[in-house]
Amino acid sequence: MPLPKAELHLHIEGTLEPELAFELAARNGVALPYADTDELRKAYQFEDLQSFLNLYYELMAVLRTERDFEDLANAYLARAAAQGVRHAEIFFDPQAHLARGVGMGTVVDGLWRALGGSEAEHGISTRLILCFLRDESAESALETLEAAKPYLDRITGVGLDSAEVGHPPVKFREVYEAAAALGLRRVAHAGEEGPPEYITEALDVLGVERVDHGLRCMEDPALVERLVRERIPLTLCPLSNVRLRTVDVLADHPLPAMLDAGLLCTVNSDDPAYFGGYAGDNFDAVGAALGLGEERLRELARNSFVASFLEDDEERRAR
Ligand code: ES4
Ligand code: ZN
Repeated sequence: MPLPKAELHLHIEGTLEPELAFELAARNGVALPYADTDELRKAYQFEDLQSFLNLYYELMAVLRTERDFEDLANAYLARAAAQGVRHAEIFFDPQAHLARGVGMGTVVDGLWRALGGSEAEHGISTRLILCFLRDESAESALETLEAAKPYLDRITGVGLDSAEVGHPPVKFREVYEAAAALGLRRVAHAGEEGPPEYITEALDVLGVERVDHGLRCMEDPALVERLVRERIPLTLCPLSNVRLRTVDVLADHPLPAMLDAGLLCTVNSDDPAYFGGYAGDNFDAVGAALGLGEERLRELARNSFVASFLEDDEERRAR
């Protein structure tokens, strides 16, 4: 039996497996510039974050209808359940869909057709986190939050993703203030490719409660001390870091040093269809490559519930 765990860093569009991409392309009459799933898989060789994002946005063209988003989410939930995931806080990127003429309602209603039945169907409780694309303008983020207002009963929080370097958190000060005023929880990707200063800025300017990745905090001992003191969770994604070449090989991943430093680390899958594994695969891989024993893996699983947005009673039931 896999360890019960919560997944806190998962882009639903990054769960689009090649087989489903071709199925949806055929259903929607969308042409993909790849002959078949083998040829598509050969494109999964990334140099950095941007080279991955190019493919990630290209493949999204197949997602058009509510049913597509429902099928995408159901496929993820089934795979996650098989790997011990009991709770999932799921990112989505509405701007990438709005740009293609797919409305906020199609995305949220479609995802909700799967998430609404997830506890009964898959034994997984869920939350939705709307992410702003940081390589788009601050105005576009504000418009996106406005477009989400009719759906806030189903959206728990906001996040910040896409190309990090050159797009510091401060660019999104206003939209995070507006999100906080609406009662939304706040997270942001920071310190994946960007410098440790972006982590500090995400905390101080955006008021985030949790940092996605946060890997590069290790370059700044004072920042590590602060993250430990304030119990700020980090949602690490080890297989993602290797595929996007943030870390050379998994055996060099700083996770053990981060745990030793007292950081509240969690292990997550990011974009599992692209990076070679779901949540359980990430746990297995770090266990093997970093020599983490049962006790450390249990600590990571426990951290995932502590760092989640579940209330205490829900958390106890999910574990
Ligand atoms: C992402 Cl790995 C990663 N980093 C930043 N933004 C993203 N969107 C989807 N995956
Ligand atoms: Zn991510």
